[in-house]
Amino acid sequence: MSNAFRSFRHRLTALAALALPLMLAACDEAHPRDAYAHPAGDASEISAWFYNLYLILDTIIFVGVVIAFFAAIIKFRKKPGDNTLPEQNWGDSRLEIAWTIVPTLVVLGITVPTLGGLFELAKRPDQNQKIIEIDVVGKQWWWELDYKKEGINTGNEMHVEVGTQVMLHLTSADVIHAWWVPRLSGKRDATPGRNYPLNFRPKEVGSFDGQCAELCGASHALMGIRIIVHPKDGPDSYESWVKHMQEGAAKAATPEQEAGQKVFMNKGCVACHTINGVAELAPGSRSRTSGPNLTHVGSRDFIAAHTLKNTPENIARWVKNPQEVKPGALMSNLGLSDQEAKDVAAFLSNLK
Ligand code: HEC
Ligand SMILES: [Cu+2]
Repeated sequence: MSNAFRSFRHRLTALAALALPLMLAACDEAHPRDAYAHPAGDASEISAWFYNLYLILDTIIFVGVVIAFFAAIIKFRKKPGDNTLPEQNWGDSRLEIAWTIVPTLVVLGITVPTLGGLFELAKRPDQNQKIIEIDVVGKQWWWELDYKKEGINTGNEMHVEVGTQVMLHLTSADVIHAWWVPRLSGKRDATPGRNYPLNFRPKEVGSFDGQCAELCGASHALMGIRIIVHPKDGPDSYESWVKHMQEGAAKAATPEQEAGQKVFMNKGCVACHTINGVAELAPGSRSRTSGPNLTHVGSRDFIAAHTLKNTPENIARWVKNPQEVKPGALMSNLGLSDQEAKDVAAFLSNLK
């Protein structure tokens, strides 16, 4: 074996060793945000269908152009010994008509079905069926979720039911945000003073993650979303989630949790947060909404809009210094001691 070949082979191996992990990293088992290969709702199925249509058409056009390009290079290249000027060409009507008409047909060919898809997505759902309606308010940097009919106010983690129509009404309390959970539907802006609808029907049970998709300030990148799609029946059904959420908060059960409740009541947390049955509201108002409703905060998977896993340690870290976790976070640093943070975390974690 020659040295040159050996070093070539080594380089190839090194390249493969470098590239393989990168390529495998793309093969994420759970593909949590891959809308095109794994749509999980009717709206995302429509987007995926168009994505695949364009991909096929574009591939055909790309391959055709590349073949024509190389054919022209090879056919018309300068022959050895031939020093005459090539034939000078000042336009060819047939060619020009052809390259105007063909792209026009291609564009029309994708415009017509695309318009059909847009109308399909904008259709108001049939009102004679079960509809889960949720008011979604984007806030720097979390989502308030209000189920008016059910009387549930919560944040960041949306619960819905498989096979049931969902209608969101999106708005914002401050700047423009955008709701985007790719596997269930496309993006929709949440704009102050506007109310934009977004409809989808989930087809798969599971957890689907998303993200605010409109630059909205310092912690824009830490403004996540999770949608939990429940089955229709069984202990984990959507209806049992609704019943559970309609109950007040769990009672503090240990001395630590009781101490934590005192911290919560006395340190100013109640200025921004509601806990049904613990930190109640003036009659008529539904929730103090400058911070997420914490009545069932212990049952969330994450806190601070998908930023930290929901553990007592992380709640303690968050309440001690929210800005350390999320730059610019609009929750005050109330100067809790380590012990107070630990107690309040024990109290909040118990609010399942
Ligand atoms: C000035 C209003 C304000 C005060 C006072 C306040 N918070 Fe908050 N809190 C917020 C806001 C706003 C958020 C959402 C921040 C984000 O995710 O960007 C939040 C989020 C939280 C969260 C995470 C909830 C979730 O589901 O993501 C917890 C837990 C929390 N606060 C506990 C407390 C405790 C305990 C206190 C008192 C020591 C307190 N807060 C005081 C405004 C406040
Ligand atoms: Cu945002």
